[in-house]
Amino acid sequence: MANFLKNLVTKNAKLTIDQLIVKKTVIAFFFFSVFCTGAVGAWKWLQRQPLDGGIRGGIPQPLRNGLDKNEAIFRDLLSGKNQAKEYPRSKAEKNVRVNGDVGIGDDFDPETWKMYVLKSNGDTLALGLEEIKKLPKTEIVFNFKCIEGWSQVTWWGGVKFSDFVQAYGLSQEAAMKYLGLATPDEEYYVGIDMPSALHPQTLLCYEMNGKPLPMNQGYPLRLIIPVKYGVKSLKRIGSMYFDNERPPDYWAERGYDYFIGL
Ligand SMILES: Nc1nc2c(c(=O)[nH]1)N[C@H]1C(S)=C(S)[C@@H](COP(=O)(O)O)O[C@H]1N2
Ligand SMILES: [Mo]
Repeated sequence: MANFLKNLVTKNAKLTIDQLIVKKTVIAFFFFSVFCTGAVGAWKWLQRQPLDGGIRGGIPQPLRNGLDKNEAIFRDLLSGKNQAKEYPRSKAEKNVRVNGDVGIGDDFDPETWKMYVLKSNGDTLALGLEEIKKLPKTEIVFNFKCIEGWSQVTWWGGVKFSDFVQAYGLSQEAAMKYLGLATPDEEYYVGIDMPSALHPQTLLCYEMNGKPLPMNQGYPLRLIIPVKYGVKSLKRIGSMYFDNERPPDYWAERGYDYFIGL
């Protein structure tokens, strides 16, 4: 044994081939055990970390941190800074496709409709369509994309959400991270990151092809958010609120990406 240990520290040149093999194996095994101990230690450490509070307690916080960092990269890449391509009106589709009718059922009275805006001071604004129409009008023709795989160049008119925020003094609200929107019956609801909501192409929309929105496309007022897939363009806005926590989102709850940017 003493001889073997002596050989281990001896210069390679003085060793026979067999001794050299033994020496390399011992060294390899040493580093392998160090690696294994480290890996097991890291795993045990991970198990001791607090969970992030997701489904069934969630996943360890350090893993959540990694996921959040990835998500932040994509959120910044996919929203706010990008502009959706715009088209001339002549390119806009005349027969606009209708898709999705959650929360826009028949038991709805357009006469009494109001959009309720929950403010941070506890007040609620109740706004009619005429009040929205008083604000500067913006129109956009863009390629509307649905996650089901179709897209259409369509023409919409309304008020920039950012203009609305300014006109109604909602800067404190807009400083929060998210906007939540729901239909009057609260059957359909979306959460939008604030940079995307304030994006210059995002509209509170009351016109399609230069005419009032058809009932099945969200009369009297819908969201049009060109930097996101169609799921986020909620039809028939009933209420909105602002939060630093993610508002519930109909399709995110069914497995789609929360941000779902383009
Ligand atoms: N209230 C409500 N808004 C909705 C939906 C819905 O089911 N209910 N579907 C969404 C989806 S998936 C798409 S693609 C667009 C379709 O808008 P359109 O019917 O005007 O083409 O609306 C979005 N907004
Ligand atoms: Mo969609």
